[in-house]
Amino acid sequence: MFEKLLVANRGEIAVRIMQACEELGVGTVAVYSDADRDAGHVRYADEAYNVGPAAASQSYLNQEAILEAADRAGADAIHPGYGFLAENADFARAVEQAEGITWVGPSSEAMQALGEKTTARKLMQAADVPVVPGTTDPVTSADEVRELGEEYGYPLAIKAEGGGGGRGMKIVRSAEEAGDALSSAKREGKAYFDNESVYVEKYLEAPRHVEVQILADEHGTVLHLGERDCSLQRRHQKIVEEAPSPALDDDLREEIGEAARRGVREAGYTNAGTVEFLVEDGDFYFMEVNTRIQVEHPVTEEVTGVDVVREQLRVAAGEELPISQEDVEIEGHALEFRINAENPADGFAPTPGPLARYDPPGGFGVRIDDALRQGDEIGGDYDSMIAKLIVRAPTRERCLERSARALKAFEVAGVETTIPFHRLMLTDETFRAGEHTTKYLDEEVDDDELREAVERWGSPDVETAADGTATTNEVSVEVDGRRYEVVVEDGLPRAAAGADPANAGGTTGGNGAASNAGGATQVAAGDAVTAEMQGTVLSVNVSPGEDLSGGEVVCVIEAMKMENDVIAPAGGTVAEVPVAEGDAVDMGDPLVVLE
Ligand code: MV4
Repeated sequence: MFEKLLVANRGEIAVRIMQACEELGVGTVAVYSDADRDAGHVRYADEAYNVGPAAASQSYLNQEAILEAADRAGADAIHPGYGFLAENADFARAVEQAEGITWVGPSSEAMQALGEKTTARKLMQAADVPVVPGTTDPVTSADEVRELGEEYGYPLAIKAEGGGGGRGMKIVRSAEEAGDALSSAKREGKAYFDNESVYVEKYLEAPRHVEVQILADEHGTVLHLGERDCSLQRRHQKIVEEAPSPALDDDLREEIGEAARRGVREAGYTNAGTVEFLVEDGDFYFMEVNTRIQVEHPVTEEVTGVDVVREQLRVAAGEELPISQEDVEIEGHALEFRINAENPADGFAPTPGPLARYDPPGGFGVRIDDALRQGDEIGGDYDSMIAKLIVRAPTRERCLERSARALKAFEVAGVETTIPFHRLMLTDETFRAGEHTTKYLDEEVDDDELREAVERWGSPDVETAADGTATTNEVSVEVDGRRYEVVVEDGLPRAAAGADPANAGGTTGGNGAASNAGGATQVAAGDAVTAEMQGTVLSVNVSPGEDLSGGEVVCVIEAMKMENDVIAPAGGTVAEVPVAEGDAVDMGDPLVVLE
């Protein structure tokens, strides 16, 4: 096994990888940008190195700086996580070629072959994996596109060879659109991937997105760990994922898993990977291979019990997978909810800012993968993920119930989040029935529903205290021994919610504070309790000679139209009561003298 691993990433996935390292006895090295000096992944690591300015292009994507950090730290392995450099075959090659450093991932060769979509389609066809009807060679003229339209019927999809994740894809609905769609797909391919080659597929109108988790070692074992369903997406951004897919029956599950195994075996693939399929009307079609650990890997871990990141590390170190395909069993159901700092009522626009409150749920079947803590800032430099909430239960139905419980308890303030969206989905009949397709969120869930959800379940208004934590205008009160939560409208003292006690009652300037229903009193530890502000004595509750144990209401003062209990700060005997009911008092006047 490795001695020291550098994680070329940030956030929850960097922490997730370091957790696996820790369990394997591997030392951890973080890299960070100027914006992440005190980030969670940096706090977690054994050591950490600055790799550049906030902009990802100058830090987390800076190959040289990362390799230099690995060198300085004496790291013998690099794990890229997801995003950033994870699918960059050139970086993988640079790591492979660096003396004494192992790349935790598939070979750069396999990454390159599968990154090129026409090559990937050919590999899959050779392995007898169904692909969407279409071409495996680049298409160059609009005439060719129209011929394919005749052959397969419309709509068609023109896709960039270097594409993926929805970029560089154009839909052609009729022969007339062929020319424009072709040139714009080429343009996007050139701009995004520096590759203007495109190919054509029949376009499926409303497929499900189903992907199979693969693990392969260097000794010939290729496992599939079942599938995940990621059909609930917004503009190609996954937002809820689950395992197993509610769209497959056991026969199809077996078929798709075996197809994925054949495909990656054909590609000479090792380490962890995901084979993505489109599923429509009981048929499945290969779409692409993701040559990295994915955000949604935990749902697979929860239903198989296999630690995918641990196995990535073991495989990269040349070890054998500890199980065979027969040992892989899918048990129960898992859902993952991406908790992002985004406002569902505003087109899921990012909502950067400080996390004034962060209190994630726990309990049976609830897992949180995160790297932030309360008071941390969600910056605008990287993605907006705060945490992943992963919920497991014996059945999908029970998983939905448990998820509702967990999401309700998930407290975030300071930024709007996707929590209200998730709570809405748990009430959505189509989602609950597991019948949603990749079109569902963009086309069927309307903005009014989203706005209502945010109004109902969105982040509370907060003021941020100097320590970065929140104060709100919610207070709890006890009436007749029963606890109530009330909202104090603006204009009333917020102090009772915990910031700075408003000293409206009486005090001798001592320590200790107690509040009452009026929201403001102050007690003291001196021998005279004095009025904190100008007011009128409403009642006097003690008389000279009385023994107090502390905490008793000694008098009530009306100030600013509120009744304020003045409380005995400590035990003692009442020596003197210089005021009487109805007296006007000024700030600083003695009310009760104790001995
Ligand atoms: C498709 C398709 C329908 N037919 N290809 C979108 C992301 C990219 N990786 C491929 N994508 C699609 N390719 C054919 N031939 C529909 C999509 C698609 C989609 C796929 C998975 C998840 C969400 C999606 C949302 C819109 C379109």
